Amino acid sequence: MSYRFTDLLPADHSGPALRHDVLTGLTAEPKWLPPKWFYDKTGSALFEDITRLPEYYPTRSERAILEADAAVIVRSSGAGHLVELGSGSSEKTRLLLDEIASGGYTALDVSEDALRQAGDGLAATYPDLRIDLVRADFEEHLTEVLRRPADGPRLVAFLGGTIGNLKPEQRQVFLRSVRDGLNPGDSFLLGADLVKSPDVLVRAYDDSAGVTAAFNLNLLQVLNHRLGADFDPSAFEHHAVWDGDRAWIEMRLRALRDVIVRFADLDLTVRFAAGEEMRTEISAKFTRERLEKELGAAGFGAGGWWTDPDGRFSLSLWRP
Ligand code: AVJ
Repeated sequence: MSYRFTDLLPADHSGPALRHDVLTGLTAEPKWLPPKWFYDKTGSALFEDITRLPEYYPTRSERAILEADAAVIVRSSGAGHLVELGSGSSEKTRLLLDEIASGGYTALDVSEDALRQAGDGLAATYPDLRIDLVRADFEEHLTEVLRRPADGPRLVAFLGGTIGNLKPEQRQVFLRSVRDGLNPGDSFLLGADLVKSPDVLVRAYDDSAGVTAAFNLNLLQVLNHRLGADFDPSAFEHHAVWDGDRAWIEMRLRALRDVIVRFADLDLTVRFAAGEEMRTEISAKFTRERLEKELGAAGFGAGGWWTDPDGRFSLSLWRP
């Protein structure tokens, strides 16, 4: 084995967190759940399918930027060590690692399988890279992860547009803690999706093949399997809405009839009226000005801005 693996999450980590989120979100008005629970085995596979849909441009657009500009980005950061928050398959990461091949790489993710699979692949391609895999939650363990030793100045990358899943207040807390964890000479690379025509945005979250609908509805199966709930997914439909005032896409599940759900493991009963909607995800979209304002408020200065040729997605570099 040519990587180091550290587990910062207790074995039962997600159990209490999921219970807490269900007890909070499904008793709220309107009902909501945080998007992190989408990603069981089926959900992760459906997300991979989403990234290949013609309507879902963010993954392709971000890859196009990395293919064109990764070398310039890494060189201008001066980094010898890449830290990736939410690394997943580390597939796009390779484009950055090509420039850091004999330095260090720290990958942080909640999935041990994803980390080890990516670690094996990377170790084969980059024999001189020091690989440090950390199973952790980027909202909980950031400070701890950023205290780990590094091979030279670090580039901390948060790719994929996942920043958009955080609400503005959570975003500010997150960006602040990234900023506070960096040393002089380090930098932060952010992948953020950009505001564009509502048609294009809604289609990206409500595709014609119904894959995003299946991804959204799979959340009900996650609740059935993990909390002994008895959702009938056919009683709900997928809905994606663009909120222009808040500049975010909302994914919702709408009850098609009155529904009563029993959560055996929680001693909880939840009622949906016909037509009632539950919010399952926000995916915020940005402008360059908005990012400069928010990153500036967190203590960052601008270090570079790149988009794909169609101007759909952005990568931006920030210095503490
Ligand atoms: C993985 C959070 C970036 O918000 O676009 C894709 C998740 N949800 N289709 C996004 C997602 C519906 C995705 N992120």
